[in-house]
Amino acid sequence: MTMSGARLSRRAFLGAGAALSALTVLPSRTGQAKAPAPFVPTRTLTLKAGETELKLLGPDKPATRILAYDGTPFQTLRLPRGTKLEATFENGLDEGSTLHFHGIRMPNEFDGVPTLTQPLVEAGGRFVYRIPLDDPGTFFFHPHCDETGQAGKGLAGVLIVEDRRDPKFDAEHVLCLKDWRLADDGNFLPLSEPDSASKAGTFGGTRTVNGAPSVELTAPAGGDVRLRILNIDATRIMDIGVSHGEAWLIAVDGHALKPVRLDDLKDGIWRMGPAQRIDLHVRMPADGSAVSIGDYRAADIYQFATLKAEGRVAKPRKGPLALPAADLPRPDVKKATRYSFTLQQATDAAVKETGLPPDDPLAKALIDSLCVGETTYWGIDRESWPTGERRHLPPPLAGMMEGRSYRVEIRNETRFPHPVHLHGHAFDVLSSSLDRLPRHYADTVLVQPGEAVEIAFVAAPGDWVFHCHILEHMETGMMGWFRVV
Ligand SMILES: [Cu+2]
Repeated sequence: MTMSGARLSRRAFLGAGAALSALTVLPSRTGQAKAPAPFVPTRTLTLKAGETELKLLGPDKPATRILAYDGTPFQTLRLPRGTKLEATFENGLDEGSTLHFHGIRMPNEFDGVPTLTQPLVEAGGRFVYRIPLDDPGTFFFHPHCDETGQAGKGLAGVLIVEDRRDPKFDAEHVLCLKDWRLADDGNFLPLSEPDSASKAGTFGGTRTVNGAPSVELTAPAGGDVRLRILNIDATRIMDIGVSHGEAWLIAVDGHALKPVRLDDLKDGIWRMGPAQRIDLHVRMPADGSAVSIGDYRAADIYQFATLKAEGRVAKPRKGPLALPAADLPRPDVKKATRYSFTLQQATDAAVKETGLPPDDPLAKALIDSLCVGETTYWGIDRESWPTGERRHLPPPLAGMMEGRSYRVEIRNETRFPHPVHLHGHAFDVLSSSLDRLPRHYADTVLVQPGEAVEIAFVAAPGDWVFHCHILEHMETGMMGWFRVV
């Protein structure tokens, strides 16, 4: 429901022939804006998607053919803040794909959403992304097509944007958490089961950190460790906690916040849905002792990392080490235009047909280029992203104005939690109806059943999707978009 603001009418937006217009990339309406400065890359690289092998079941068990960029599982790029990145994506898969740099504020044309911002990159094809890295922090990149299949098989990389102003830690580690759905022979089990897709999602039974069951790391006693923890799973929500050590939450989704002692948070954990990241600062205990980091959500606590204290630092520091804040546009919360969107199970009203019969080659091409699933289980405000029989893009959830502040309430009417992601923006998480959260910026926010979360942001120009990051939920309808002109 729109509380205020100019929502485009469905009829005005779609007009005649909407089914066919969705076959081509929508024209950008931002062309009239002032000409941007020319993009001169300071770093160029290639990211090729393809298969590689990883022993996920154990050293003596069969390997799994996973997907990765450049043959490196969870390849990590470390680039300085201010880099102008020119990344050429090469599609070595046998199906279409794109590259999406999650959480990065960037020109809309490089956002990687097929149909909406660019054509699908077919098998063997390539696409050049030109992306300014203005915000420091922990980000990642992944495909935005058949995500359940491609990201489910491991296709993701880590993007760390370093800042000269970052405090000096004694050690730093990147921890990528992902579950896998594997049979005993190392092959993948079906990555999505319909009954699960319509509920909490299809969970993997093999839990890993950086592709291993757990990691053991060392750091000097009394030293300061920065952990960059990424939930790159397709489905699982995790409660990250630390035992036997002092720890502070220092960034969420890459964005610095005023350090919060983990023990001062509800249940001493930070809840993290798929696509969410945190940076933790751990102060190491005495020599010989160890800190463990785990997911405390499951009945069986999953201890995925141990930090053992070895040696000692010369001069232990006091208090947490705060990270530098990104130079983000700050929304004017008082003057912001308000919207409210409701996450729903799909209703009949959300399933709309177009004129094309399902076996029409054009209809097939559209479904392929939109990268959608076969069934609709979910929706936002009684609209669902196209699936199965629906052959056209829905109208935008909202029409917004570049540079204006918006305050968006996200209500969850379903029985399952949803991590909701807005492309191309960092938003201020203002409030939750259920929890007292520290004020922070994020690009993805978890909304529990019955909860209403309020976010605020300054709209950036372009067509930006707004979707659940439980990949099956997104692919079975829980995605919409905002048009910012
Ligand atoms: Cu969801």
